[in-house]
Amino acid sequence: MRIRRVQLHTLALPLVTPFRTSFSTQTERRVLVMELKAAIDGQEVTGWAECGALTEPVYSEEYTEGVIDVTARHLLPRLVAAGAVGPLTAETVAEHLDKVVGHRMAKAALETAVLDAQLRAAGLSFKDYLGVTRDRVPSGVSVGIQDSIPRLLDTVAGYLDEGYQRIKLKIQPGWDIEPVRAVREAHPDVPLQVDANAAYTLVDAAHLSRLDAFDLLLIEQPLGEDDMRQHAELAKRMSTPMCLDESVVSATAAADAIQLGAAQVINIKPSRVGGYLEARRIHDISRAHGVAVWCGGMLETGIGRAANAALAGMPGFTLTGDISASGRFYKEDITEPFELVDGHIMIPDAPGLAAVPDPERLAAATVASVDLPL
Ligand code: SMG
Ligand code: MG
Repeated sequence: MRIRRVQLHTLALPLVTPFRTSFSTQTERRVLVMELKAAIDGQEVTGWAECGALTEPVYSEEYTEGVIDVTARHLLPRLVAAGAVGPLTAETVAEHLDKVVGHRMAKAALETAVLDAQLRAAGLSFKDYLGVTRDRVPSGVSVGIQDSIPRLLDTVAGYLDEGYQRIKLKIQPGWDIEPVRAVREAHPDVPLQVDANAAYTLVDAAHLSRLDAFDLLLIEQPLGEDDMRQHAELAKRMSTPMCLDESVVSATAAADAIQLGAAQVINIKPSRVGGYLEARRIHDISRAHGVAVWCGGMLETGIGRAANAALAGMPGFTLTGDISASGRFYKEDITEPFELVDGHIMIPDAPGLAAVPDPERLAAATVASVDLPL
């Protein structure tokens, strides 16, 4: 593959309702979309990818402006140089970018765009590339922190009416035991889990263990990204299964988490770990250890949602993921919207990562575009 042109579009998509977590309240998703033009065996193809980074470095250290900078200055030049001397394929991208420390969301976007172009040129769907045999995945929804418990109960009831199969509640100090109790009492049998986005410390162990009373599927990332040992300690003090999100930045981190007893469950987000290929490795390692995984989300547009749905079709994804319908976040997606069908999301089977933005909707949502120097 020869890379011909790379553009990074910044999109501003208003959210249907504000999404509040322990670290921010989002009212719109500013998301980077990469458009990569390449020549593969004489064919001109376009690869699409979106970047998981938020505008502020509050979920991880990456943020959209930083992604543009590192991609332009450090990542793309390495890839172009590598492509000039040897074959460039999606499977070699991570190694070409290996000398750059961190910046996994930026690396993920580049690898994903290359993979999309490569699969399109080959006429192969991502589903078939991964060897996925399922044609749909169950759909869960992540519910942000609300202003009041009655409002939370209304919101949850609305999602259950739509057919969502699992509810995840965002928690933080001051919004934890009582909201979870209220939802559990209103819905005794609903699969329920919580996500703290690193809002607690190990000092809160006794408080957090009060959540054990609510028959939760898991507690996601209660402690800081670097607190692997402390998560292992907390896991011993709670009966609710410990799940890591932010801390699992690579297959190595996943292996450490499993070995240390810091994770009984892993949330796999391709963007967080440097791309879909590393995400697949984490799936494989976890499955080999009997550790269940599920697919997380970063408020993806249809571009990322399509690829996540295919990944979540792999056999180790035994827990329902945060792959909701496009309408959970967006009135109008930039691709054909993903709809809930009987509580499921269909896995696309068109060539590539399988969702191309509609040119008009893309243009309408774009607030800035940069052409990266090659
Ligand atoms: O895409 O459905 C989605 C969002 C799921 O809660 C979600 N993501 O920590 O898991 C997480 C958060 C990270 C994004 S918060 C802005
Ligand atoms: Mg999370």
